[in-house]
Amino acid sequence: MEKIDKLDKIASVLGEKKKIALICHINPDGDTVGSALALYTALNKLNKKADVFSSDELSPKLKYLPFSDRFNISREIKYDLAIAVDCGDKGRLGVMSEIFDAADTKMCIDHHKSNTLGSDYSYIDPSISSTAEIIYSVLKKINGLTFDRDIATLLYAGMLTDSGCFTYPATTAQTLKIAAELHACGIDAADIAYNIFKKKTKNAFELEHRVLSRTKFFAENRIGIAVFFLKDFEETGTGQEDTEGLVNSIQSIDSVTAAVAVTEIDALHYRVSIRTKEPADASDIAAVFGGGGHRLAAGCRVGGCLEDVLEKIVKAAKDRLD
Ligand SMILES: [Mn+2]
Repeated sequence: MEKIDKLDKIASVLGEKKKIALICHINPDGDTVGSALALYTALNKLNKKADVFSSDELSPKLKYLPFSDRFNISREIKYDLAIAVDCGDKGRLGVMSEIFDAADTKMCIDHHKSNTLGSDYSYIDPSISSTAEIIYSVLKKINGLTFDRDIATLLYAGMLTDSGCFTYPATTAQTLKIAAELHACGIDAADIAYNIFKKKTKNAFELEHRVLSRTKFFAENRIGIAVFFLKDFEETGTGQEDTEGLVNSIQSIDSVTAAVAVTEIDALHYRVSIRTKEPADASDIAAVFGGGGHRLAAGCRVGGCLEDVLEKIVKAAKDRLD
């Protein structure tokens, strides 16, 4: 009951405000972009001024999404309302935190377990598989709004991204019901799945092949770690956006309960992406290094030389698997 009241409140605040900024998290994924653009499309249909912002450029696959060319067009700083979409903390807003800070009213719509972003209104539910699924529920509360093919495509893409094509445990009967309703709006589900989830360049395939072949295993093969070096990107002509998905390949190994992808930022700094199987909690492992995320998918940054970084990660993971 309380959740429903809160959704009503979020929807009514959206109804009151006229000039609204929607801000995605850094390294934007299909959930933050799909969610922000679905809101953007809906608010435009309601004749409001909405702008979408992202600190980082969208990866090529996300440019498949309708209105993905609308990011960072406005030079405005001052908004009636700024909404942090799918973003658990201030740092994740990147340089766009300036717009969030300057807004008269701040709102946060998110599903990260470790959300520390302060705001006037928030709807945070870590039990929901994607922020897009929450946005669906918010938009359903707005009178007079009909879902068109674009809104449905954007929400579906967000849901697909964060539910791992409806395979992760947070996928519920409600998730699938919403997906069915969006499907009925005339979306091309196969095309969305291919473009957002499966499609990769041959260079990205070569990067994956090279990095996967060096995967190291620890703790009786329960922990698998692969490292992306800067030279791997240089030599294969790939970038950060091509690292997605590799950790899931390690995760699919039957003995593995914690799969880790480590990406070199420079010789002494590494970005770490962690996937776990129940009952291991990825966000607990990431929290050791000041990171966060979800129960089964989390991330952090770890400093030091690679050897030390790997040792620290293995220890942190092992302590939480036993
Ligand atoms: Mn998300």
